[in-house]
Amino acid sequence: MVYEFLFPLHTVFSSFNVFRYITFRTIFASVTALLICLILGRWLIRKLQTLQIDQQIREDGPKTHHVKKGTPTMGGIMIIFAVVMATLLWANLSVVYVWLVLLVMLGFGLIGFLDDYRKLARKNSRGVPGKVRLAAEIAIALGVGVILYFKPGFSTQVTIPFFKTVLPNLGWGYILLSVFIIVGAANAVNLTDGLDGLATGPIIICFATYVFFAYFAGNIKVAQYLQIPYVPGTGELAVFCGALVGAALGFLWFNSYPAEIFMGDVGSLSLGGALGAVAVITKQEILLAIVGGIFVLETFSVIFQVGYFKLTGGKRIFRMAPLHHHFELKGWAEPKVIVRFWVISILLALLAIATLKLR
Ligand code: 57M
Repeated sequence: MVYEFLFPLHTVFSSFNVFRYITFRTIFASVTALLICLILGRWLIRKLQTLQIDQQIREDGPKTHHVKKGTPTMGGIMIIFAVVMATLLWANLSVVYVWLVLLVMLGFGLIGFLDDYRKLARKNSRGVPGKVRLAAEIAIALGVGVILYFKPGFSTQVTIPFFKTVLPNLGWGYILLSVFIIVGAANAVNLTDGLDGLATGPIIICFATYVFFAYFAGNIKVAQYLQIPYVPGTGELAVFCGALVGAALGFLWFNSYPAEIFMGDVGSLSLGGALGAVAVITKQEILLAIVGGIFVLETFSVIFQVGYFKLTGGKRIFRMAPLHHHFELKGWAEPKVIVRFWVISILLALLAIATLKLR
């Protein structure tokens, strides 16, 4: 809204010309969201404790997790609120992509909220039936894929990391790829969110990386220089990603070990879904597998563990899946698992940025 109402006044107040710049609005969106979370965090923790909205801890999990019983959850509500407010304030709302990623974040957040609520109401760790949740996630992602497919000027070509001339055109198949990436990212973040700040850290790193990818894709000169797809309007997603980084940093202030609050499925699904949507719209779809490599590793650890478990009648590859539990059971202290995963996430993000030139 600042863009709509204040930028036009630059003819009267020349300093308002600064609202034209995406870089300026991205920084301000990030600071706005950060401040909202830092200001609301303590109040929300107390409110959730009063309402007894606290985490049900599974009995079959690592014994070290039993001390977490009673930790307030659904902190993702605060992240979503901060991101929506900062985006509405600082982004150019005439760009449809901004509304698309907001709707994915809100839609997946609603699914997660209902899942969290159901777990609380039933005082167990089973929430909304998996098939119902998955169907709702696919429906939202399908809507996004169809809108993008029919949007004039949006390419259905896929960007392959390291190969600038390999741009397969999937046609309507791009809709299916969009669904796979958005739903896959949401559930991968959901699985990863199993230690204090373990998902929050890579989320910050991924969205900080996509601030740059969104800005590059939306700037024709930079897109041509880097030989990446030019997608007019995606520069405004840098503002959304900046808001997400700020909100997640503010949430991490309270979610860091020992966590005073968990984000809940309302947080993990909304953030993962939004990340998938940003990756698709900025045409860095496959690169998300590198930037979000921690989420990929965690998901594959579960796929291989469950598959091997079923194939061998009960044998395990890992001591426990997802991967973070394996290292916990190996004796790594929780903070050591968390920070080492963050280090790997930063290295993967740097590699992903490097691929823009290594092509
Ligand atoms: C999402 N949720 C955490 C919190 C967070 C197929 C199978 C791998 C599914 C998987 C599963 O249930 N995943 C659900 C992970 C949970 O966190 C809540 O969920 C939200 C995110 N969705 O915001 O509200 C627990 O994680 C801990 N936590 C923290 N700090 C945080 O900041 O300590 C979360 C956030 C919380 C808290 O203890 O209660 C979770 O782990 O459930 N299942 C599993 O991951 C289970 N693994 C498993 O069953 N492995 C088997 C299978 C694969 C064959 C095996 O390896 O043999 C483990 N999870 C738990 N206990 N909690 C092990 C059993």
